[in-house]
Amino acid sequence: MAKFRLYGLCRSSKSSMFRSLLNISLPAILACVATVLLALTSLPAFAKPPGFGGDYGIELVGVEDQYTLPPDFDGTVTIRVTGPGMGAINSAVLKLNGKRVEWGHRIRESAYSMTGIMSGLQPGDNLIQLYADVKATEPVAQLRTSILLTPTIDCASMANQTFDPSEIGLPTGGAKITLAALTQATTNQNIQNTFPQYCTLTGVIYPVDPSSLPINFKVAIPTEWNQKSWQFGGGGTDGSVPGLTAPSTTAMLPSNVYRPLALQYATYGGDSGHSGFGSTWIDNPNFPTLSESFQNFCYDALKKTHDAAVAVMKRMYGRAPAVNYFAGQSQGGREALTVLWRYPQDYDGIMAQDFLAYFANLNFNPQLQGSLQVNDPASGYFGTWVPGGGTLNKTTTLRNYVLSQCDGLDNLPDGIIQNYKGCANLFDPSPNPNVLGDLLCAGAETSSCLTQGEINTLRGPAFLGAVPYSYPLRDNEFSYPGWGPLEGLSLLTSTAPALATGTTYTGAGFGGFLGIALVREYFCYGLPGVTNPQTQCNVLEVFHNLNAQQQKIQVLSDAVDIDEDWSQFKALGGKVIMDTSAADPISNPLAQFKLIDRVVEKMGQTAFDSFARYYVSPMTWHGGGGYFTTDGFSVTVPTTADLLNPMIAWVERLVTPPDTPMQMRITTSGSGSDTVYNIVQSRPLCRYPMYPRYNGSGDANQASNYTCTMP
Ligand SMILES: [Ca+2]
Repeated sequence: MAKFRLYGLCRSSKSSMFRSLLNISLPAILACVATVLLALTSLPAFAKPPGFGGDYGIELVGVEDQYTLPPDFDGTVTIRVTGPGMGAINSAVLKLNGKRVEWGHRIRESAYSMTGIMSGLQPGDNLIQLYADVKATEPVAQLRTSILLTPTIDCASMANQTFDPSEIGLPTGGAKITLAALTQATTNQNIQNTFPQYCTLTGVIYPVDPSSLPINFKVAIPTEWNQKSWQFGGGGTDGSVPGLTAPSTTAMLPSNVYRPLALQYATYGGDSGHSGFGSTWIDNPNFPTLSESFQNFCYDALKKTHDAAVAVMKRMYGRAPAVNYFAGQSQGGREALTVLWRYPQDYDGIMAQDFLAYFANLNFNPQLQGSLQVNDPASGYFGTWVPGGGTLNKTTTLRNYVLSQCDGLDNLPDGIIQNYKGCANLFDPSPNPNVLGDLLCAGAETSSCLTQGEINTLRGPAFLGAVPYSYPLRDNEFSYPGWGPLEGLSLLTSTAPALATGTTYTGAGFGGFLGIALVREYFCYGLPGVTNPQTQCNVLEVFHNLNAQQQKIQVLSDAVDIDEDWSQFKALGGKVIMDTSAADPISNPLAQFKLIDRVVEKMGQTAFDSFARYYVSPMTWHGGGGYFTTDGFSVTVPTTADLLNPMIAWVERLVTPPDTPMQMRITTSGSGSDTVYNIVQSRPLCRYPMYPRYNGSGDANQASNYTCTMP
């Protein structure tokens, strides 16, 4: 099992590693080296190779992989300690699993580096820490390495194992494994499809309330397990167990990086307590108490699934995971940042992409947009529809106008808006009340201009303008942010919204294809005369008066919105890495910006930076692809950066993530283990609110010709 890791930044592994490395294209290798060099310019120096001098570091010598050791490893290693000088190294204290250990047979390698022998590594996870001296309370360097564990109960024998409710930290009816299946190690596969032999355990967590639904979950455990684990979030409104070979955070996980399961981590996830997109599980005659199933979807299922998966690992290997991560995108991103504050003690590292911030309002944003465009004066509706179809379709005009205003803000007129924040600021109607005024029709309305009514609609709430509330939502928030112009002005419908009881209105955006079920069931249930929310409720009427929905909106906001106080997770030593697709018409990037702004306001930038990294990917759609619109417009941009290995390095080695990881567009040629990865386009992935500004010369497809710049 040859493994190769370069200070956690270009890590590759598995038996085919060296073969794969040789087959990676020269640009890929150069890019990898460039990533390391970029990172080294901003990293604390314990990420530097030994001999650089100046800072502390520890690593194992003569092993194939710093992070994993074979099951039969005898527990004695040669360790290299680096530091500011020999005096400092001699004063330093080494601890193994919390206890001071000696390291003998020392050999001085340079003025800044010494090796020695350390014994006592235990089967499973080992925490090796270096302290500057006996009085120090915080380690100056750290390494987690695992002597891989083998199961005490084999895979097949895990079937029909049951788990008592006492093994799960929230009330349930206990859990049971229904299926246990062994998957053999893959052969001749490319990196993202390379996995060791592993056991998949399919299970169910029973509800307390017999009228509620069970939580279905799965756990995948490599037969040789590193005693660490990843929980994966779902997508949409959940309803299915996520795939366990990789998290859906694709913008943070390039195709040329090994997946957690390949790195010997256990992975697990659940369906959140309902199956499919059906929505009757939301109904609850006892409102405002949420049904057990609905509360599972909001947050409880995340904890129950975590605890059940831990119980499974303990049963099978005699050990709980020593390190636990959560990764999710979209709904899974909301879930990732939900466990961060609701269950901070359960997680060491969290990755969230396109997280659905202020999710309560996001759910019904399309219906609110629809309601505000209805023109039915007799019923008290005085809105103006902005056509997204037909001969007056404004989609192309609006997008071209946004490009004309924002493309050049990044110093490169190329049809790509890198300066997402600068562009959003230009189109914010709060400081710019005349926004879109350029497009006012001089004569008869055409698809190339806007009427004053259409301009008013687009400047208003649920499009460019914030949605005001007369009552507080979670965290005492009184508004939901407007949308950025590129994604917000694309949220047009092809037919005019109209009132019609007994129909449904999907609109555009998140609620258009997913949230409608939740909106219909949750807001229509219990309305006078409504016995079947799916056929008898017009959601445009429901959202015509937000004040009338105060109780339901407040309960929903309290249940699903991500809290802005992240101090507990920070205090417990957790680390979080986030990424937003900046032109995403599903998740509302500006809502994500607001959440991070609020979190930073509460704790201060320095405190935030000590445990959180937030990157933004310009001109990208939901999930990380290039931005596109329904009229055929699309862009090709680099959309994936390796943030998985920086996450692991931060949690397990205390290596601060790079300020500018390289974002790539990768094409492949060849197949199987002969796959060649070509980086054909790259950018620095910048930390919010910075964006990659073109330097003014050089290949626009190369990251080196951009500089992360404030908007
Ligand atoms: Ca540009």
